[in-house]
Amino acid sequence: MTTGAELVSALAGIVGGRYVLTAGADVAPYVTDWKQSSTGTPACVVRPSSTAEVADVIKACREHGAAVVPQGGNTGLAAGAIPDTTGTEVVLSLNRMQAIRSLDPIGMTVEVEAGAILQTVRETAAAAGRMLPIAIAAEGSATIGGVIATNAGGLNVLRYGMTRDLTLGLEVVLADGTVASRLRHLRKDNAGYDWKQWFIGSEGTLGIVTAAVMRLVPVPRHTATALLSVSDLNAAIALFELAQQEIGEALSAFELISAQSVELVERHFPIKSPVTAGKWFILIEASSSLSGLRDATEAVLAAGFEKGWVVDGVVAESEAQVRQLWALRENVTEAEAKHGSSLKHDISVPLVRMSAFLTDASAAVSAVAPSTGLNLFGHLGDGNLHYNVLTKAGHDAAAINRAVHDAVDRHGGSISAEHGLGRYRVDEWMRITPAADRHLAETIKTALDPNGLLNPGKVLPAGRHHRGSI
Ligand code: 2HG
Ligand code: ZN
Repeated sequence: MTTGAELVSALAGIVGGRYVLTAGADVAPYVTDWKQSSTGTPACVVRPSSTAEVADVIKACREHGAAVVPQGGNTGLAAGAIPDTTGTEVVLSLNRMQAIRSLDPIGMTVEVEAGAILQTVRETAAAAGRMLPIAIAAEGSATIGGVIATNAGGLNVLRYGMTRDLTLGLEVVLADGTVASRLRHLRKDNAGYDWKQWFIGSEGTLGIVTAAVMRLVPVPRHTATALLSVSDLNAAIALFELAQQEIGEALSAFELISAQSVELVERHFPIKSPVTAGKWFILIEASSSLSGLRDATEAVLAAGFEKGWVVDGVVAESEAQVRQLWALRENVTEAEAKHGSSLKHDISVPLVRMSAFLTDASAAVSAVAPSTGLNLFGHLGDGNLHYNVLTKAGHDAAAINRAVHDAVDRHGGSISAEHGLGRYRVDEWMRITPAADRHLAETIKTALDPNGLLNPGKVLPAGRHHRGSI
């Protein structure tokens, strides 16, 4: 028997033979990312049903020297959950661990297993008048473990923060198979190191998230949604300042969509903007338990017209129109995929630098790749843009990435605001990150995964940490 076959049989002994997948058609859904830019060849896919089984799987993989690639809903955009092509890595899918263990509407917490689908958790919370405020287009497939491991952002970060801000407690299987459990339903827990923070956003490179306690909020009773167009980015930023003043803490989304992005959506979907194009569109959402949002939103629109910032605008009149406005925003990613090849950049810069960054980045991209199209959209209120470049044959992807990321760096920004580094951005992160910062990351990795078996090559380059080579 080869080592691979021995490992497969050891794993079958833990989870049952039918939950260890090796046939091409069975593993296919687990080996290619959503963007279809990365495909791997694993030794097998293993699907444990409990935390104890995950711990035993990790121990078995460790004994066989096999690396483990944890996977949730496989909706990531940075190839963080895709195995390499060596045929030796084990994909560990959490998709059988879906239990919603408890929901406390008064303490406003929910305890769930890692494989629970985000949409199911949101629906369960909604039935109790509560909301898990993680709003991403992939909610129908994304899992709680995945959103925690990637510290997912989304459309409502402006109001509620990233996944990190909503995570109260975690259960994690460590690289040696130990189960560390701090599933506390507490708002305040200042007893020692807050170790859950190490795992949130670590993309499965430090431990496997198996369960979590998440913070809930009341379902807002009132919502107002508006779509506006403006002729330049400074007008959009001025409107954001105004919206913060007029709508205050009820402002739950302030999204930017370029006219080109709306055109892409209109070309590939049966959707049409009810608002005349400016250079940019802005989608504003206000939500609260208290009323008065429509008046506040209309006041923003009126002041925007008066100051000459707004070209055209509409406040949604019906639930159907709310859905129509959001469809323009939420289908941009799919429209980009239908259009053809693209390079994604998930950047953030301080809002005061956004305008200068855009001018700088577009000059830098044109210099290395003339006649590229841009698909620019994102979470303006968070200073986060998806600076996606529509590429053609012959374009130099590495040069385009460097041009965008150097501009990000010049303006004090981050090369991954919410999607993570995965495998896709490791080289670029290594290139622009100062040595002390890289060394700190290596120190954490070495402490928690000394043999480098957890998701190698993601977040950090494979193998470097145990050689201590930085
Ligand atoms: C969004 O904001 C997602 O819609 C996807 O983060 C962004 O496709 C992208 O680049
Ligand atoms: Zn986004």
